[in-house]
Amino acid sequence: MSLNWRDFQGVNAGYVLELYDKYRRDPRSVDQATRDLFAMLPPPPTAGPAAPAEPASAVSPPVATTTPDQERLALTAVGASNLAMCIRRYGHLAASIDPLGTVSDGDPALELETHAVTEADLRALPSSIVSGPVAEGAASMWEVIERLRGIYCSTTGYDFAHIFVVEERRWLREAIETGRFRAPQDPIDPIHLLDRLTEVEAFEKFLHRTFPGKTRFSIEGLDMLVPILDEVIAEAAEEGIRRAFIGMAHRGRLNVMAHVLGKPYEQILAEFKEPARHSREMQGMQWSGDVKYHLGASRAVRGGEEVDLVVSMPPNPSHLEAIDPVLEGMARAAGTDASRPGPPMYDPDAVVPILIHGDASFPGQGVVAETLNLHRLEAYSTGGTIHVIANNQLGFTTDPVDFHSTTYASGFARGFKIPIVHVNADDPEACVSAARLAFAYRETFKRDIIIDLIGYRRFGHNEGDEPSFTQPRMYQSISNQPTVRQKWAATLEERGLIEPGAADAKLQARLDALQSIFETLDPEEHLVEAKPVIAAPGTAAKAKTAVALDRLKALNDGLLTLPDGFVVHRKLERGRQKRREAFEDAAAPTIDWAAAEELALASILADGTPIRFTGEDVERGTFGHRHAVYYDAETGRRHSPLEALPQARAAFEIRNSPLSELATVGFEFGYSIQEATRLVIWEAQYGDFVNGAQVMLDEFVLSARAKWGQEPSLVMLLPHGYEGQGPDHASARPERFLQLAADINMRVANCTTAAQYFHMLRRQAALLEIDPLPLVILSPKSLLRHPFVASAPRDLAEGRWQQVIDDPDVARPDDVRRLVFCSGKIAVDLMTSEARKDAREVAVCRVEQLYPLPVRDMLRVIEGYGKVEQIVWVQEEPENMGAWEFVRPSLEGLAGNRRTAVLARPRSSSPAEGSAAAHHQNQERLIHQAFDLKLKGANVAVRP
Ligand SMILES: Cc1ncc(C[n+]2csc(CCOP(=O)(O)OP(=O)(O)O)c2C)c(N)n1
Repeated sequence: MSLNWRDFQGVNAGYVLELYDKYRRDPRSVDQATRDLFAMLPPPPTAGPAAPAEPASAVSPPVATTTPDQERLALTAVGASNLAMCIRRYGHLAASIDPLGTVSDGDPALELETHAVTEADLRALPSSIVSGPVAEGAASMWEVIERLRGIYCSTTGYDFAHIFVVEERRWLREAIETGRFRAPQDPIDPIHLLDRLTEVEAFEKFLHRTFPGKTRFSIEGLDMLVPILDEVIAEAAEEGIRRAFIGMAHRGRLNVMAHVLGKPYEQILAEFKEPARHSREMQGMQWSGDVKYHLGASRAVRGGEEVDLVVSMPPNPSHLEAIDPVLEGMARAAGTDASRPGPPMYDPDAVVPILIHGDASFPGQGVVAETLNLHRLEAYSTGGTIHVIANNQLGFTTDPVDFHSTTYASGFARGFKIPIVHVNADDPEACVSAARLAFAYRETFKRDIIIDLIGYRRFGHNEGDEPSFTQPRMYQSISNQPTVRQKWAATLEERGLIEPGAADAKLQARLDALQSIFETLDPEEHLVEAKPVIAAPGTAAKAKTAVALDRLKALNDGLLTLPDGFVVHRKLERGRQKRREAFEDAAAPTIDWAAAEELALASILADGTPIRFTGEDVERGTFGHRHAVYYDAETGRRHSPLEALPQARAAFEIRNSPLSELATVGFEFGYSIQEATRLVIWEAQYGDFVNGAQVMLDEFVLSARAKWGQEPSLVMLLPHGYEGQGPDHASARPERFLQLAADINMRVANCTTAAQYFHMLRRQAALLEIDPLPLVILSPKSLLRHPFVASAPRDLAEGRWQQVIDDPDVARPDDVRRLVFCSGKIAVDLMTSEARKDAREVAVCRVEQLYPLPVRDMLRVIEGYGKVEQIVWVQEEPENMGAWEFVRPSLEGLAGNRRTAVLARPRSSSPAEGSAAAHHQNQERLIHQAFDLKLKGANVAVRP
């Protein structure tokens, strides 16, 4: 026969090599069967001469002289070794992980025949063929294989063969095979667990009985989710972790709120009763509130060393999995110390994020993959998230075969090299052990791990649904399924730990307690709503944003300072030289957009406000204008002037994001609500792509205030402007923001000068604590370097943000017949156009802030032109896009009896022309018409 080292695979090969080495040094250090085996092998690939060391007579002769019995022994050894390896890798395929009793398909790799071994062979083989604790004390390979099956094909399926990092794999194997996270080695308090399951079940039973058919998205069938969370949080508190964040959707949320977040039963029951009185209006702001199973909660838990751990669950919308990146952003912010200059410091030991997913939504919602992709990125990592898939083997009415192409719902996470533990939700000990293993892995490697908690859903998708319409057989089996509490109680009775009937008595006591709470409930008193603080009117206008010239100059010098020996790329030197000279004449327009931005950020840091700035390619800037990070042209060394700014009193980070809009905007939103005193900026590559984040805008950034009382202040820079690049790369879709503008839920700016941008950024920083709102800036592309846009240093040193800028070039206001209102780039096109030169009867007024629309300032402008006859809104977007439809009612109101009109591209489903030539033609026509007084009357759209 030709036995070879190649026959040993995987981890066993390494182990057998080690054993062989031991045997070479001293053949008597291994048992006879192992000696016989090694005698048949040629020298291993990395070992020295095969000839065994002393005493030569103790080992069998080389291959050529093996007997048939020895050959058979060698083959069975290889077969046994490979079988062991296959059980470790594929054992989960034969595990009993479905509480409803589906028998796993298994896999041929787990069968003895596949490896050409019999029970007798295995009994004859020494256990030493296999490494690790399972082999210790085992009489033979048969016993080892039995032990391995007991571990890997149990009610837990360990799915981690895709982990390529050897230390992680070894750690997992050792942790699993020693059973150090399992009872009895790691004991579980059985009575406490029963009490917990009793609370969980009683809560649902009570709601079911008291509010029949009312939606609650019961946890039943996945009750062990609560003890799993208990375990993770208790371990985290013990480790001195200060914050835990839980993100989850509807399923079981009320139960988790009641039992893990400690939300009082009174409050939850008050929400079910829905008192008639709801305070819907506060200082002119509509307060919508949200349904009970979307709300959040927070509570403090006492840790091992008297350290408080605060566990929080943020509110979230129906959009499944949308909370995932938001939660990661919150965790990142909470664990980041941004109080010192330089890059901020993230401490993964300060925070633990926990995400609970649905089995249909986990593979289906792309945001999950985007979020998992963040987990090892330096600017986004949270030091490992513990994921739990609340797997009830069903979507709404959809079966798993129709919602995932992978073997398990968790399948795609294998690509991210995340270990997955599939566990039967009806085995409480296995579930607790999975939680302990997950936490320990997270703590050791600071990486994500998934617990795939496999249970079932006792009722329909909601409690009004009839699930047997669509899953009749599954629901037949569920109706006969005892609850996990009942099963655990039976186990405890069998073990003699409780008296028969004791468990039922506990359940009844909880139901009685809930009943008495319910009877004494005053829904109006117990209903607590989180509402935003509304700033006093005029707060924003008072913000001081100017920075004295000498301070600006010093900041400019600080930004230009390079580390010793740093070589800047030759082509960047010219720009730096211009920046050096920028303050020579305070009245000269030397400050372009990028300079204004850098000076604004520098001054904000000098004021002590930390900044986080992310987005695709933001370090250099999509348009090559920013250079917030320099790379030494010779060594590639990184230098960020704002990170190294001598005057800074807080941390700065600017980081290129992955190519994502949805998860990255969600992450920054989460960061912003968690640490409201930091300026958080996200920039889109082009404004168009923000529609990839529409869920985050609709559900979080723009409505979180009205629904949940949150106060985000995320800044979004969205490059916008019609420049002939085609239907994409033109529009940041301002119409979509403006359609969602209500209740003072954001500020939208479309400014036309570098100084305005400077003041706008500084104002945002100044308002973080007193009047926070998201800020949407339609930012420039070609205007970045346009002379009209450049400002003088004096413009930064004086003045403030102007919501409206009246035409500075009108000599005689009474000559003006047409007043053009416009915003952003079209304003620059109009003001710098040839057509304007002879159009003394037309004034061009820039509306720099689109929301809240500065109607008072606009009225003042109108009143300044006593003889004005027409008020025309000019925009480059098609008539059904841009700001027109938002501005129109206000403008018509302001105009009184004067005519109003719009000049825009014709209504269109696509934002812009595909050809540059068509763009130029339309743009010229638009500008020409804006100054052509013959065009009077109704709306005029430019038709090519
Ligand atoms: C993005 C999104 N699409 C559709 C829905 C509607 N919906 C609510 S629950 C649900 C089924 C979710 O199944 P799963 O993720 O397995 O969670 P389960 O409800 O079974 O716990 C669907 C489709 C939604 N809430 N969000």
